[in-house]
Amino acid sequence: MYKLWIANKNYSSWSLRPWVLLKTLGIPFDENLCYFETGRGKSSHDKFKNFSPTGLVPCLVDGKQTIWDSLAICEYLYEAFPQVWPADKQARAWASLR
Ligand SMILES: N[C@@H](CCC(=O)N[C@@H](CS)C(=O)NCC(=O)O)C(=O)O
Repeated sequence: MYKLWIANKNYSSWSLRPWVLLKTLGIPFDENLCYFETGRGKSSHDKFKNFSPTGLVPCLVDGKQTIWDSLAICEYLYEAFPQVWPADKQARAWASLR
């Protein structure tokens, strides 16, 4: 089962990129929500470093494989689920834009 690490859905649009994809395609995954630190001068980097090599979310774990960066996660999922990207090249270009 994939494990997806994300942060607050109302702030982290990067987190939502793979989250929406997995939900839309009905791909089963364990959602791991790790809230941003709050407070002046607080960083979430150290907290996120516990599961993400870059200290950023989203981060997908598939067994021993960890993939960080939302677009890299989409590309990784594409290997198992070709419906991730549209076949038409213009639609594909549009789908990868953020
Ligand atoms: N290009 C990266 C950007 C990831 C990113 O910047 N994530 C933010 C949240 S949306 C983050 O983890 N920030 C950590 C922090 O604010 O300490 C991606 O597409 O995944």
